[in-house]
Amino acid sequence: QPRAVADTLEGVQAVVPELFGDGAYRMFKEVDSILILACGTSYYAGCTAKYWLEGIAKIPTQVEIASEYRYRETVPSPGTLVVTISQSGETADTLAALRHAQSLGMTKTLTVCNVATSAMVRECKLAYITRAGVEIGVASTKAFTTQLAGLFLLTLALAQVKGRLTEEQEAQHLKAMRHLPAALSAVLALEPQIINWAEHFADKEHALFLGRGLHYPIALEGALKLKEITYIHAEAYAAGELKHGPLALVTSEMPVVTVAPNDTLLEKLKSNMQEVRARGGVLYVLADADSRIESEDGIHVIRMPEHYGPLSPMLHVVPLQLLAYHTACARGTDVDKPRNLAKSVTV
Ligand code: F1P
Repeated sequence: QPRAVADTLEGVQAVVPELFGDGAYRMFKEVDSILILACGTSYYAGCTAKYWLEGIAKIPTQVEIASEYRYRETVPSPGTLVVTISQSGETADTLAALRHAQSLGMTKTLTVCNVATSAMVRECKLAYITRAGVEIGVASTKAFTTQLAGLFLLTLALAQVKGRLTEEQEAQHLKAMRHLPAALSAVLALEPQIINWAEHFADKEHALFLGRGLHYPIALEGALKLKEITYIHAEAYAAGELKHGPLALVTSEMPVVTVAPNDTLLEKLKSNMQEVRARGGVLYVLADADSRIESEDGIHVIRMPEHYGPLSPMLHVVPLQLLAYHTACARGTDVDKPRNLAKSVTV
């Protein structure tokens, strides 16, 4: 992970629209909204980016599951930047969704993609090529973090063109990006604690993942990783939704993984955690050093090495990937080739 992100950001000296190709400045100037199209893990990268694009660049952003969007009648807008996200660049649904958007008259297109020679890169006007390297496993891991790196850069470039960032803010964000490989290495050092969690998960049949705000898509991705490679039935919810249904599932046999960074939503999240504890659910909490959540009976806490502001999702996803990996190892399932799944879904 640290190397993939470092490679993806190699050569980025400053935030400039041209990182995305010739003509990017002119196109970004005209953009008034964003439509993100993707599948699977790449879709969750898009869901995360929505928070950045709306919170930092202040551009209304819609994220669509490509397999649905491709068949939908929508109202096109000439100011929309269509952003596809794909590890392979060959996913049939994402390509079809892109072509659908183009056929509706949306001509501003950009892809965040790991394969420079792919159909996706050929068919989009602009591109950011991630450098995740070869992913051996079917389940996307490095691709996800490198997509997030590319999408954060896109957010900064759009914010810059729209005049929504001061030079100081831009410099701070860039500094945080440059520090990411070191921050990811520090997260990887949590592995022994995650192996300990994985032992608790190995004999479970169900798991719940909770997050709020920027970390809700990370909860979704954590649940996807667990189901893809361990075959444990896992669901993720925005924690405030618990009381609207999923609380009925909570028992002492239901591990509840909670992504709990010390952000403005933490107090709300803590009351959601109490709702789980009151029903006997066992919490596995990824907290920051200063989240003031202690391990106790029924609450297992792993502390992240540092609080990472808007880039925090890039760090929080790694322990969840490791949890799925070590749970799969403990259950004896094939982490690289999960049953029924293909690396690239081209039909
Ligand atoms: C999308 C995706 C992956 C997933 C699996 C099937 O692929 O859903 O996220 O891990 O391999 O395909 P892509 O468009 O990102 O290549």
